[in-house]
Amino acid sequence: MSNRTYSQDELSAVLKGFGITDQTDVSRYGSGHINDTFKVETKRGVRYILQRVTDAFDKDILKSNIIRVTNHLKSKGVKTLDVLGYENPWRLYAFLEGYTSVDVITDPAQAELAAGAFAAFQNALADLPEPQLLPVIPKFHDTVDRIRLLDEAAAADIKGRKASVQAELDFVNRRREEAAKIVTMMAKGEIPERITHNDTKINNVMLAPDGTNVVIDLDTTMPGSALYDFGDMVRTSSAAAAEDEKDLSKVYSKKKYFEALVKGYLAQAKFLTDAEKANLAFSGRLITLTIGIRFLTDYLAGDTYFHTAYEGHNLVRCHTQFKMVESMEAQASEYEAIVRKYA
Ligand code: ADP
Ligand code: GN1
Ligand code: MG
Repeated sequence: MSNRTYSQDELSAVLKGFGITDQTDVSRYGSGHINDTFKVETKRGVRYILQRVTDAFDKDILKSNIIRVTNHLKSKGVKTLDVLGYENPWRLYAFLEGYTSVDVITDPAQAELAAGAFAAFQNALADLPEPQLLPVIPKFHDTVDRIRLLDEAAAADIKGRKASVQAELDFVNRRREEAAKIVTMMAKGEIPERITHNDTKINNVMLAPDGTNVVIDLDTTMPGSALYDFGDMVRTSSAAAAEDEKDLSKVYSKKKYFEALVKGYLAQAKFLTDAEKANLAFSGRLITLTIGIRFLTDYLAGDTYFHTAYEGHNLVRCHTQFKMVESMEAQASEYEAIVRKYA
């Protein structure tokens, strides 16, 4: 869905509700695909992040989760998002001054840092007091269910795009069996459920020059598998090119970056079981396939979920994801060996 437009009057009214009346500029910010994010500049020189959360989330669950998670992290001395106001569907965060996020990383050291940051995040939430966090989107990383949704969108074919994506549908069909692996293991209790971030793409961790970091975009922090968190780091942090690169010869997974992720993650994620460690390399391929399936589903359904900048944007993203899957499949035995080296 292309970004909805907002009038300055609408944004001013929202800011007024949060007690801010001296803004000098309110403009779109960042490259997130889900929420509508604005940077707010004020006469006082204090900056804020204003967000309208997507209608796809259960907003009451989301608000409660965000407040509980940030309070818990703060109580443990972990730097996190500072929630200054929250009136659904809007919220106001302090601007993380001195921190930046990138869409593609250019140094394996950043991959190692990011992986350590997400592991520390999982660690810090392991003792979140009851009750359990509720899912803002049920079955979020359930690949079997994501394939079901793809099948439904293909059958409905509301935009008449199905015939043009037969090769992509065949790509998914060839991988239906392996797609069930993690959900099946979780259902059998062979892989534990933990509180995980569930959206560990590289632009969801903000880094400072001194090596400190803040994990952001806490919307999907909920019960899940550590494997999906690790897998999504591989998807985004080992990628040689942007998620919407059109020249597929530039798109592949970089072994050095994969190794840095494994090193950074295993150094901090001491809680991992043998079954989790044994599936780390696979998880990269699986989540990348899953995200590719989600882009393809949204393309077939008329681009209603992810923000898009042009017609066909979701299909371009699907192609990069499937190319990344092929690249990881081709390097599977090397990636498995790297995990064994550090595990
Ligand atoms: P989405 O769910 O749409 O991805 P995010 O919460 O990730 O939304 O925010 C989008 C982008 O805005 C982030 O990738 C980051 O660059 C920037 N951002 C978010 N929160 C802050 C903050 N508190 N301070 C500075 N930048 C932020
Ligand atoms: C979305 O919100 P953002 O842009 O950080 C999506 C992720 C996808 C990602 C693909 C809540 O992440 O699941 O992996 O796009 N977030 C949600 O880039 O659906
Ligand atoms: Mg984000």
